[in-house]
Order: sequence, then C-alpha cells, then structure tokens
Amino acid sequence: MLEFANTITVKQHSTSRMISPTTKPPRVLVLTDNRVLWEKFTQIVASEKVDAKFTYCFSYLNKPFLKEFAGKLDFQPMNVKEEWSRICREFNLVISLHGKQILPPPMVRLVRCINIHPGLNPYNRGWYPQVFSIINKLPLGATIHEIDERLDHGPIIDQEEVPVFPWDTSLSAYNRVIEAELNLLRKTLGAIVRGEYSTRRPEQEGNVNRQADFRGLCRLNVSETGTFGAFLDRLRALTHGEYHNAYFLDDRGRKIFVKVVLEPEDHNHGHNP
Ligand code: 0FX
Repeated sequence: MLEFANTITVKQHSTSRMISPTTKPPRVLVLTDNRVLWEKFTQIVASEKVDAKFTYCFSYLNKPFLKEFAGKLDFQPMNVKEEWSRICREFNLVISLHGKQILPPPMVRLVRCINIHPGLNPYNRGWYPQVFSIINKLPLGATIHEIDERLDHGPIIDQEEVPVFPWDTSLSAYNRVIEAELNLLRKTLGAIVRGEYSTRRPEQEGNVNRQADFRGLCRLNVSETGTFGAFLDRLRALTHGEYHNAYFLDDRGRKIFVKVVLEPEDHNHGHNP
C-alpha cells in the first residue's frame, strides 16, 4: 500500500480514486512518442491558454528520441513501469498522447490518466486502427477517453468520426485521424485539465488488434485466393508513405515490398481527397 501525504479520495465517474490534492495550476504529465503530436499539443496549450504546468516525456525505449533529445531538459525519457509511484505523487493528471508504454494498473487507479487514441472506440482498438478499418470497414476516427486497465477501453470523453474513402491509403486515412485528434484536443483540453467533463461507456466491447496482427497482414501469400477488392483493400491498408509493410517472398526467399498508388480522376479539379 502506498503512502500519500495529504491525499484525498475523489468520487469520479463512478470509480473511486486517490489523487494528490489538486495543485494550482494542476501538474500534467504528457507521455508521447509522436513528434508531430507533441509539437501540435504544445501549440494548443498556448493557443487555448490552458492553465496547467505540463511536463513532457517519451518512452525510455524510444531510440530515435533518446538520440535526438539527449540532454534536453523539457523532453526527457521516462520508464513508467519503474517510476509510476513517483508519477502518482507528483502529477494530478497523466495524458498519453500516442505514448508507447502501457500504464501499470495501479497507476491508472491512483491518478487520472487520459488517452488520445487514433481510432473510434470501441472499433479497432489497439494497433494502427486505420489499417484495420480499411480492411474490415469498421468506423474510424479519434477518441479521447479515460484509461482503465484494458487497452483503449475506458470511459469516453469525446470522439470524432472520420470517413474512409475508396481511394484512401493508410497514410491518407491516418492524416485525417490526426486532424480529428487535434480538433478534439482544441475543444476539450482545458476542460480535461480542470476535470470538468462527463463520460460515457461504449455500448459494446468492440475489437482489438495487436502488433502481431499487423505483421501478419504484411506477409502476402501469393497463392491466396479472394476477391480483387479484398486484395486492393489489403494493399492500400498497408501503404503508408515510406514504410515497407506488405511483402511477398521471391524464389530466393527475398522480401519484395509492395505498395499501391490510388488517384481519383478529379484529384486536381477541386476535390482534393
Ligand atoms: O503513434 P502512432 O500513430 O500510434 C500507435 C498505435 O496505433 C496507437 O494505437 C497507440 N496508442 C500509439 C502509442 O501507437 O504510431 P506510429 O507513429 O508508430 O505510426 C503511425 C502510422 O504509421 C501507423 O498508424 C501506421 C504507419 N506505420 C508505422 C510503422 C512503424 C506503418 O505503416 N508501418 C510501420 O512500420
């Protein structure tokens, strides 16, 4: 059992949680392994004049960030598994903004934790939602929700659905989702920091995709049979900028990577997809 000096118990959204007394301004830890979102988030904090003291950290396993931000005092690595009890003492709120670390269950019970998720919960929870939405046709969007002990599962604060078009690749759909996440953040960040919002539980459990499911999709079996539409969906779902995702093996066992280009005919005539 952890000892907390001056802790109070708050009843919030039907769960009882011990938190450090709310400091003024509140102390907020933002865990992020996404460079674009980190930069945009700091801009939203400034433009929306969010009254809080923000600390930004990334995963201690994020090698590119470790190299790029070595010695940078306002963006440091953090091992949440090791440091969660200190986090609970020092922060009033934790925001996972595409943070790659799973938050330990005791931590999510002790401090309010919010997830900014690139999917429309409860559909395609987990890894790369737009990839799976292109394939299984389940709705796509962005969700801000309280974190509970299950993946992308807790009570929903706000959501925005985005369309998926027949010409989308993973990248074009993903960019739309990121815009939706930023819209939601502009709209709700102040209220989230102040704890002034209501939540609703998703009506169903939905489905979850893991990293292994994505890797399985990437392996193309050239003997597989199916409809042309399903193959096209699979290839566009695995086409994301420079990433080498879908591949088949040639007769020497080499991976041959595959991606597709889709262009609606009115692309340059005012209907920019
Ligand atoms: O940060 P993020 O956009 O999101 C991912 C998960 O989808 C999300 O559910 C989780 N909460 C978050 C912590 O991690 O992932 P990313 O920046 O690694 O990748 C962005 C997109 O890039 C991804 O949706 C698909 C694409 N991608 C990425 C990698 C690494 C690929 O197509 N192939 C790849 O190998």
